[in-house]
Amino acid sequence: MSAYKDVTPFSGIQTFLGRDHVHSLSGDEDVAVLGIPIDSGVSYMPGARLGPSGIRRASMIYKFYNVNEGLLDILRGKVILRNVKIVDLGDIDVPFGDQKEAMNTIYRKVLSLFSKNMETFRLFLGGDHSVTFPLVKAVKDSYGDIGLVQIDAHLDMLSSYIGNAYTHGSPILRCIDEAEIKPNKVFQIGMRGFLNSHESLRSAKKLRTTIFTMREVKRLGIENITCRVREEVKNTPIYLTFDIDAMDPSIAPGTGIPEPGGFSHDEALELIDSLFSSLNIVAMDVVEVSPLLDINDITSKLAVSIILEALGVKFSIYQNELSHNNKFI
Ligand SMILES: [Mn+2]
Repeated sequence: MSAYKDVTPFSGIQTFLGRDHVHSLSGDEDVAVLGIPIDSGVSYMPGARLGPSGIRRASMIYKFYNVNEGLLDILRGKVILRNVKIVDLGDIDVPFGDQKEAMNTIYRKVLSLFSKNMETFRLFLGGDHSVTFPLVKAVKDSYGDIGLVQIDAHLDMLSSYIGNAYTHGSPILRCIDEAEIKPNKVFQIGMRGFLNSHESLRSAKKLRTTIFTMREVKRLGIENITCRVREEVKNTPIYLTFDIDAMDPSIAPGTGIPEPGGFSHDEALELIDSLFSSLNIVAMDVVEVSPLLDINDITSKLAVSIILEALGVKFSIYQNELSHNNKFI
């Protein structure tokens, strides 16, 4: 499918998994990737504008993947992404200097790109977390009532930050008060650290979103959390927003506000696996990857791993014959 699948990972034009770059959707795509390269909403360390290019670059290691064969997930003995059509729409050219105009541009562009493609899974690469509000608004306009699952260290429920209502400190509140996502269908998973303000928690409690702090994730276990989300949302289409600062900074240092005590790689994959197996997730973003702050691209590579896990659950084939020979088991 891709023109570049036979060349080395470090050559050729960089697209997500080396798939084809397209300017519009024709309707038969299973997954469409769109980058939103802005970080004008960050309150601390910048660099998330380079998130889409960093994630693409890290994903190129897998561009050998042949769409007719799929990718082998040897850990689980399954094939993922076989005959799954993934395209890369490139990036939205977002204006900077006017955050509200940036939000409008993202919203309009996503609406126009996806208006006729309800079946295509939408994969958005941020960008700082401010992008989630216009993305959710556009997805809601297409699907009607949707739920929102946020995996993050921070609640992101500030009414405004230094006079700006559209920074990365506010997207979840904006999804509720401007995109009209029902708070009983908002789930916030992984919260920890001292940056979660009184104001954010007051908002979340008043609106009655559901919060699972990192400690509650450990105590309840991932299956229990998924069950509780599922009880509330049933088959409602879900938007999943994954802030990479949900991960422990020891394995994801490349982000603007690293927060100790986050998810391990195994825990994150288990959570993604569980959510994608049980919920009707129609769109996902991965935000706050800042390659400028990264070490050896490990945060970008982790983002790719999370995305592949998500797509792998959505588009997989289990095959017993994949089990390997091991005389020790
Ligand atoms: Mn966030």
